[in-house]
Amino acid sequence: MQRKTTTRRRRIHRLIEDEDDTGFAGFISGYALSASLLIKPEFGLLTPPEMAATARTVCPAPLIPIIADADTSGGNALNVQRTVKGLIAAGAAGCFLEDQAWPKKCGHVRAKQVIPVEEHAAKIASARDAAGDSDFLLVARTDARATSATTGLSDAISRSNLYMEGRGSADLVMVNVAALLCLMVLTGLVHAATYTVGGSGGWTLNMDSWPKGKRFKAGDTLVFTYDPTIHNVVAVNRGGYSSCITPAGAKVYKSGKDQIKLSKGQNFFICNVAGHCESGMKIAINAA
Ligand SMILES: [Cu+2]
Repeated sequence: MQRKTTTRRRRIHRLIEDEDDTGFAGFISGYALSASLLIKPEFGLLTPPEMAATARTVCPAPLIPIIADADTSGGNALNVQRTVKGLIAAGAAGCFLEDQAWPKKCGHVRAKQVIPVEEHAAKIASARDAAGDSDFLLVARTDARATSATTGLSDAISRSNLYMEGRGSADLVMVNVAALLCLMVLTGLVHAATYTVGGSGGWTLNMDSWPKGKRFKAGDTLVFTYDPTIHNVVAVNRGGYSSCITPAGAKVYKSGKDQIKLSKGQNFFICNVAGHCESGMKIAINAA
């Protein structure tokens, strides 16, 4: 019974996250469609309306959610809006949106290039805006891995993090790795956002005002990045936050890159290395 009321986005997340939940999500591949519809390799010849038309014939029939390949969306942040709205109207459950430069190439073709990370983040935000209140699943894809043998992977990871950050963000990120059929999926909960505490400076002293002006929801993820030889993260209660005294049994994180999901209500975190909490290395967050 619960399944019936579950949104398509939630179902897809569940398929990925929950080993016990078996099922399928379908995918309309741009590569396959370009080959079958146009009898051409995937060099960006396939247009968003052609993908939407295919989605319209495929999506209403099955009981499984279908994700369409929106490629680069056929242009800039403005084109994204039309592409996403077209796919939603066609009945697609979600789409991939990749950060390749135009003209795009198939994922396992050489000499791919990517657009600036901020430009693609803006396209994702634009897609999120176009999706509105629908349960359309947004998957950001990065092809940065193949752009450099030395810095490609780190670039792909930092791009992935940015594409997942904030409220106008993707639900999932796929890192495309050349010559491998790969789906490295970094998941976030449906509607949930990911925040790097302290932004690019990371988790450090004088953090207490960082949550100010931000609106958090239960299920949002906080990423604490810091040097684990100097700091840690301790989940405490209100008393521990105010007094900077760690309550017995408090959970201590010390990986240097801790991802912590917010629970509903008040969440308090401190660094309990001597003097750090007292120097503002603490945050109090109310998750709606
Ligand atoms: Cu510290």
